[in-house]
Amino acid sequence: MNSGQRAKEHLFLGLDSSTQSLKACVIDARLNVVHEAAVNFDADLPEFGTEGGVHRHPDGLTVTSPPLMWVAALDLLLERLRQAGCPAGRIAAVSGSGQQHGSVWLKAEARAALRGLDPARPLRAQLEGVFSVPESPVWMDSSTGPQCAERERALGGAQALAELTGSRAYERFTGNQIAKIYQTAPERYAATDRIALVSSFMASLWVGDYAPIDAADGSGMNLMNLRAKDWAPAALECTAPELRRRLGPIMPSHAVVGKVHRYYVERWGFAGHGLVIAFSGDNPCSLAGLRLLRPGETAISLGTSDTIFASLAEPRPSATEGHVFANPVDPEGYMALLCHKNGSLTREHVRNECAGGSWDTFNALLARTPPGNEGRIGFYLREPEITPPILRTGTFRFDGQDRPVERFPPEADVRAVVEGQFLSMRLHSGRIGLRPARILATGGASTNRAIVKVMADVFGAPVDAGEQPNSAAVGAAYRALHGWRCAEQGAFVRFEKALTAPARVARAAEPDRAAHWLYSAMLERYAALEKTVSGG
Ligand code: ADP
Ligand code: XUL
Repeated sequence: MNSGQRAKEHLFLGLDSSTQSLKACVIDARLNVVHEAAVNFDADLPEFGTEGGVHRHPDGLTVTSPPLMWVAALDLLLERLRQAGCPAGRIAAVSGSGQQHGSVWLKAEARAALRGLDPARPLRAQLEGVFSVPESPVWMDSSTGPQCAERERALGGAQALAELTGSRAYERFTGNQIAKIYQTAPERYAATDRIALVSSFMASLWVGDYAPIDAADGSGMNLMNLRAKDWAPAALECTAPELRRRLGPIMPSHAVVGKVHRYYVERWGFAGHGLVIAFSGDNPCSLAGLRLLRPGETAISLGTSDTIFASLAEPRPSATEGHVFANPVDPEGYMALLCHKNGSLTREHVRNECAGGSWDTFNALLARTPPGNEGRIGFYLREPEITPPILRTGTFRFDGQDRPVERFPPEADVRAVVEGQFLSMRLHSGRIGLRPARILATGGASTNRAIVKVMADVFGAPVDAGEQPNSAAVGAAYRALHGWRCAEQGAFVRFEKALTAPARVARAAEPDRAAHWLYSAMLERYAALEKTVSGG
């Protein structure tokens, strides 16, 4: 067999460690998805007691997840992949996607435990004692307001911090979380040898050692110099002592970070030469999965969070909203992103209240109301919001004359939650210059055509969707293939050259001109009402 034929035999594994689940997507070199598996944290690992994959604390602001749950999920996922008939021995490279910003805190013992992973015992039993902070802060956390204010002050203000790192201080960003843990639990900080992101932690499990943070996910920390793609000394200094040592290096997202540890070879049948490519954040991986390569190409992800992101040539970070991250497939490029915390879980809440827990009923109710909801506007804040920043929770409803009202009929609530989410996204993404001519939709809720139709009408743009709603896992698999090709060539290969098969997307919704006109007219009212709700 020549090397071209051998390459055809190769498979590539992408993992997606998201808020609610751990998923696997295996592709062949022609980019066909050949195997998939998933573990749902709440349903499959109930002993960790999570709801939507997280623990919400009584203060209403702190949100954490047990990192041991992610460890336990990996063995379970590999068992399911095996049951699905996946030939692990053909997997040439593994990469992964992780929910962004969350941190995993490891004691010095962790390194020896990772290096010495014993194929005869499950991961969970071997890694139980390695966490210096047993509950990892995750992206849904909004408890670090004081640290955000302090660090912005120390670094010359919001605009200066945005220029340096790509974002002003955000509560969920890892640097602010680290400052909080250092201040409130100094003994835990002192006992920490390595602080990993969710992505680099999951990569550590694969290489059996500390794995570096990649530049794209590193951009979500308020600690990295966005242009230099290295730690910003001033940002480290105002956070906690001896932080650089605890964070380790930053690597390009296509870098090989090691070989698959013998744990996976002997226990799960992987090939000993299998490469591990740096893991990255879920939104950067989705950008790769959707192949948003040309500047301006835009996607909307409706996962646990709702995000809108686009490929970007030049960073122009804002002191008010939005983030600029390093691009995960182009070391010279960037991406813009905006994140809304009230995404799928908030839609699910309205579905449960108004539609008896059924998406079909939800869609039927949506169909009973006209675009524009007869002037009604609602704000559904199940969680403190990120974009725009609103710490209070609750539902705020307004009639067509902007008067607050207690209730809407169920069908009006259903329409108001969906319209409100997209109006907010259009308003805020427009402020950072995103005006998509076409949108790629992804994430769990992107399979819902009724929701995607409202997206098309609000933005006045056609919406396409890929074959797989899970672009983060697909993107991780593409990045595994990309990193593997770069390693094989001994030089950087452009992403689009590494991915030879064409992208498979199909039209999911066309915008309706009259509805779009109506939404455009509503936008000003929406912005004014949002100000009153946020107290701004
Ligand atoms: P994450 O990757 O953040 O864990 P996913 O992208 O897997 O999230 O999306 C999960 C969400 O998708 C669920 O919380 C659920 O509300 C939503 N979802 C799944 N199917 C539908 C549907 N038919 N309509 C609307 N939302 C849906
Ligand atoms: C992005 C963000 C979320 C998480 C979880 O900044 O906080 O989208 O990555 O998906």
